[in-house]
Amino acid sequence: MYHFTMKEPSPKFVLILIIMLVLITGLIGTIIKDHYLNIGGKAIRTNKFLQKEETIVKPIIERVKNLNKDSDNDGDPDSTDCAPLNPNKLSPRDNLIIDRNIELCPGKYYLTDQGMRGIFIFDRVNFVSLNCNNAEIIGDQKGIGVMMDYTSNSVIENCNIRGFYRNLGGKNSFFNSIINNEFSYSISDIFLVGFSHNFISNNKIHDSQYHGIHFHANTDLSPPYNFVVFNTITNNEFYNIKNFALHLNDTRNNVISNNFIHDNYGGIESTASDNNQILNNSITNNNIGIKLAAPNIPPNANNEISYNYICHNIQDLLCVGNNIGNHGFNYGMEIVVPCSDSWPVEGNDFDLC
Ligand SMILES: [Ca+2]
Ligand SMILES: [Ca+2]
Repeated sequence: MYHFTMKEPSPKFVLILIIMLVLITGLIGTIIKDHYLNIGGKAIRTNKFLQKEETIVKPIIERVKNLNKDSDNDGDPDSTDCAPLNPNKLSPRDNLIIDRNIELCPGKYYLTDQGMRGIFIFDRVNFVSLNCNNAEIIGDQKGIGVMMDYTSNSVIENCNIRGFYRNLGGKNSFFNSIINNEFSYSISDIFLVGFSHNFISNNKIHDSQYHGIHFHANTDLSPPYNFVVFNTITNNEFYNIKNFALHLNDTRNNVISNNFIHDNYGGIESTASDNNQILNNSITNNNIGIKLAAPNIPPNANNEISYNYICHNIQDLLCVGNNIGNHGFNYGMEIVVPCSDSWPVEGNDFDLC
């Protein structure tokens, strides 16, 4: 008969068991102790399991911390700044003060002009520039894209600004250059009051609900801030504008030349302006090519309108009110309402298209 008896464990087995228990207890103790101290941030860890935590978890925490770091202190965090060590190159943001030469990081940006003071603000500055690097700045039909007040000798270039109430607005600024930009899909595109001696060239201006560029004297201020004189508007393209592409109101001695103005409600409208030169422009496929309207005193007077190609508009030239001394010879012009002093006369002042 089989008889089962429990043997006494050998002393050797008991010794091994005790050693193993001691080792396991020690290991668990070390893990708990290190982890506990780690919470306090003071542990010097030798445990391999926790060394992995050092190489994997800590860098992630550091990276999260660095998301808001702005190494060049230009207001654009390193995580979005295309030039994190250049304080003059940054991503655009609302109310960006242009107080030095600033370049934008290229890209497409949807921005709201919260304070209606402009996404980009030039205010009482000289010799500064905004180079957008062809970044697209897209608004929500409100506010101003670029605001330029009391600014001189400054530059706006390579900007593609669209969809603001005004893409560019400003007053009382002199000797600035606005070049190589695209302004589009605004309610009222460029509205400049008391602007003189500025150079506006190589811009594409289109799809505005009102004017493309509107110049207006500033009747609230004394000279020189009330004038709009000696601006040059050249080599721009204007199209799909629901009112006149260019409206000159109470201006003088400006040059508007070599512009391509097509497929708008109107090309150029002049009111109460004198001694402007409108030269070598191509003005086609608009409802009205050029309108000289003088409902107020003073009238449009002594403007030179020469060498323009004005064809295929429903009305090529329309004079309204008391225009005096306007002159020049133009190519084309088939449908014309002459001014009250009988300019222009076919053959002398224009050919047919
Ligand atoms: Ca930065
Ligand atoms: Ca930067």
